[in-house]
Amino acid sequence: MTDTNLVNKAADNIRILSASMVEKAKSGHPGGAMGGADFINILYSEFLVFDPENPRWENRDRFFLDPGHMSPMLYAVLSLMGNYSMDDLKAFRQWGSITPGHPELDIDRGVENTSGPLGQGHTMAVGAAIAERFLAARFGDWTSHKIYTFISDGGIQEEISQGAGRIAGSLGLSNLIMFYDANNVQLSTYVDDITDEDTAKKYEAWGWNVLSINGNNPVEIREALTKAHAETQKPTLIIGKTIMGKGAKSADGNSYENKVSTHGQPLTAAGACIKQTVEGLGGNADEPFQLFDDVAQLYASRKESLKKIVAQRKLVQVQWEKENPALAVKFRSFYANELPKIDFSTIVQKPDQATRAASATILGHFSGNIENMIVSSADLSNSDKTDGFLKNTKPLTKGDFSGAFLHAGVSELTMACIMNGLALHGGVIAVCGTFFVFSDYMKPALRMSALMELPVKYIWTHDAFRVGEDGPTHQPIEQEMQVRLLESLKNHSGKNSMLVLRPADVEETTVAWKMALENVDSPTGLILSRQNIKNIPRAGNPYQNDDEDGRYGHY
Ligand SMILES: Cc1ncc(C[n+]2csc(CCOP(=O)(O)OP(=O)(O)O)c2C)c(N)n1
Ligand SMILES: [Mg+2]
Repeated sequence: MTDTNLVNKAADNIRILSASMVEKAKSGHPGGAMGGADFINILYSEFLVFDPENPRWENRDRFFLDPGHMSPMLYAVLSLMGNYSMDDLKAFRQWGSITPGHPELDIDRGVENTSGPLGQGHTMAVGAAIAERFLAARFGDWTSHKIYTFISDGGIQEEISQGAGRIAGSLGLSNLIMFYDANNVQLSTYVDDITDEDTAKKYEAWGWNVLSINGNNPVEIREALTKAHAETQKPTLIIGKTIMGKGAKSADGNSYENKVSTHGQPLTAAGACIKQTVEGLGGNADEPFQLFDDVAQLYASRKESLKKIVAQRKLVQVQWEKENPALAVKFRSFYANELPKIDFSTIVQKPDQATRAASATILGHFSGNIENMIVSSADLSNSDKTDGFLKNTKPLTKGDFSGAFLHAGVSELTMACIMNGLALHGGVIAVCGTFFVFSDYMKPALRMSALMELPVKYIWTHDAFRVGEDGPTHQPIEQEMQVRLLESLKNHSGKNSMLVLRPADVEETTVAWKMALENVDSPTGLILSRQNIKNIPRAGNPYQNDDEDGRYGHY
């Protein structure tokens, strides 16, 4: 076990770098990053398992940040790992830099998710934890790994945490370990000014294993993570009481900790003194962008141990592949996004039906044929017709991940975020459904699917005012304009941010589903009808004609 002085020095190094990045950029959030440094340091230097030689190794542990504003903490710890240079840190928040204000998905540098909209990051972690269990159920324990996530007061307060907490608890995701940075400070106020909730009891009620510790104490952090590893039935929440702006000092050398003002501006702007702070933490105020030699050594030796740990795990994999050649091919094809050969021309659609019914026919065909597809519905499976997928599979339940259907309950935003997490984890194809009018509830996650270029498939049924007697609350009016606008906006790769298809009859629905599956670099929305629609008159093989139409972008 590493000597506590050195561990604290490493955390101080992260604090110095975080404060200095914000100071240099003249914008950002130093306080939270400084308080969370102790946890992130123990996690990365002692627990997180990844391959220093291959950041995309399938069985790596994942770390999902929720409060994206604490990005300096993440970039700083990743710089200790050698993934960012001091120049990268100095370019924090600058145009074109690889260290944007809020982290953007960059697996090769160790950033597993885009974060910033509070609440979404930890919900993506729930999705990744489901993917991990789903794949372990198919390929075995040798693929097992942990999903860590870091949440703050903002994420705890966001309503989405209710969905994420409920689902993780009811599925018994013991592979999920969440650290809650409870620093009692948020953007405009102290936390206890606005809530009296007992967060521990709330998560216990959802079926979590809850541990409360001093989140700035490395020994307690280590113990809590060890206990979380031993938990086999429940997700673990480690509530770490931390100090906002830990180590911040004023010009007279007194503490400038625990201040709301250090949440979102450089320490100097908040009234603290960066020179006193950096020096108090053992750094050089004239050149704070440095790694302490012994800290760099600590991280270098962790990388060496990781190489050995990973080599061991890969030996197990090689042995497994020898014993299970067919499964080994499947494992690789899942992660390579390879689609099984599906002959869409053999799918027979009953004419003049609702396009949601046509979608059910196709999902029935996928069920059992696309073995890594996970379909979810927010308690509308028999209306949005995702239940077609249940033909050859069953729901995921606590202790049994051999099924492939996720009943998400009534929680559209949570479900969409979980889909993003499934896609980020890799190895699975994520599909979810609800009424089109409730796409509004999913919009923040849809936007993140688009930003991260994730191939999540959204099924939106009851597409028109023709939902009739349900009345205006259920009639999608402006929803299509919103998703069409998102579709037209270009993503980071210069392509449309999403693909939106609204097939005009059952045959077009088959083609739309084919296009959705083939679209692996952006989300797809399928807008489907509740009411029956007469088939469009066409000559010859309807599927082939429509396939061509679809290709030429006629939808
Ligand atoms: C969905 C969402 N709403 C609002 C914000 C703006 N915002 C950024 S941080 C924050 C509160 C931060 O409090 P906490 O999560 O405790 O972070 P800390 O102040 O401890 O760094 C808010 C409201 C956001 N990023 N996302
Ligand atoms: Mg806080």
